[in-house]
Amino acid sequence: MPMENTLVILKPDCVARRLIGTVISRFEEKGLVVAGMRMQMIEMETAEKHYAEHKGKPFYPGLTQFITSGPVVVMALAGVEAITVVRKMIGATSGRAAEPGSIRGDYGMSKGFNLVHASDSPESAARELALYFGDGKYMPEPGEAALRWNYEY
Ligand code: 3AN
Repeated sequence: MPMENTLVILKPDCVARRLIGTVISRFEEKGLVVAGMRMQMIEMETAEKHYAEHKGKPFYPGLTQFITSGPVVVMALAGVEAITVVRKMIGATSGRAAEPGSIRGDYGMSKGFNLVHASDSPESAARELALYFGDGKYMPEPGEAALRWNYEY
């Protein structure tokens, strides 16, 4: 059971709709640890690096435009198998397809304005954490209490 860190972004629609607290609460209530968090604008250069794998797809221009359009909250979340757990919690890409009970399924109706980004593999998590927290300003090792919570209960 590996402890993992994953990169989560509360997108501009999440901030604009005043859902920051609701979404963070879902992650915290699940038992994930907020290891780092910052509100910021994303520069176009960073957005292009982040979404490089989608370059050339029809939705790519809208995607980079949207993610740079307003403030976001970037977070490092920690927990046992955090990458998989968070992906399950956010649900399918489109809010219409996402299961009720998932974050996108409960709060969205759109494929593009889908509230949350989360790393989809250990490789993506490492790359994305370095992109947004290259300054090291998150806690890469969860504290003792977090470890007890994740492993023992
Ligand atoms: P996910 O965030 O569920 O991993 P990806 O990685 O396939 O989805 O796509 C990255 C982002 O691109 C999505 N979060 C969504 O905002 C946007 N996106 C993906 N597919 C579409 C689409 N067909 N139309 C509009 N936006 C899309």
